[in-house]
Amino acid sequence: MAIERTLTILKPDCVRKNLVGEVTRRIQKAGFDILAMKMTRLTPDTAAGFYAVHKGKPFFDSLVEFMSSGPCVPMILEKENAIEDFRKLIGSTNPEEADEGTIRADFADSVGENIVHGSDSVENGKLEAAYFFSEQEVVANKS
Ligand code: ABT
Ligand code: MG
Repeated sequence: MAIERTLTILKPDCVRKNLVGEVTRRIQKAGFDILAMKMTRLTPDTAAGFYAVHKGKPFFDSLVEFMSSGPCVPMILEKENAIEDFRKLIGSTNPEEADEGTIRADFADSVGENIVHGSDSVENGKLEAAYFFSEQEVVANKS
């Protein structure tokens, strides 16, 4: 299996619930290396840009409002098979359908507020990482 990178965002609900430490602990325990990390707040425009693929869908406006409602914590993670393994760790988009023990099953309230984002492909992961981090911020943090 190949070493991959994925972009995660600990979403505003994760920050509000004081779960940044717990979720980060689970991510690291699962073997992901953190290559970049920051706390930032999306504006409605930057949130809409990040989720541009969902533009026009009925949940788009509330998604943008939620993602810009408070600070979030994006991270670039690296691990063998990172894309698939990270989505297994977080569980299904709808927390009611998420497997027991996954981050969303344990902490998420709803489909719309589901604690954490994970890239759905290597290609999208690269685009999403570039949305939040400069190349310099990633390279500088390599151990
Ligand atoms: P993300 O990791 O945030 O992209 O979620 P995931 O890939 O699991 O799910 P998708 B389908 O990409 O959903 C993107 C965001 O839109 C929200 N959403 C989705 C709704 O609110 N209602 C819906 O019916 C659907 C399908 C969930 C996701 N995020 N947030 N925040
Ligand atoms: Mg998605």
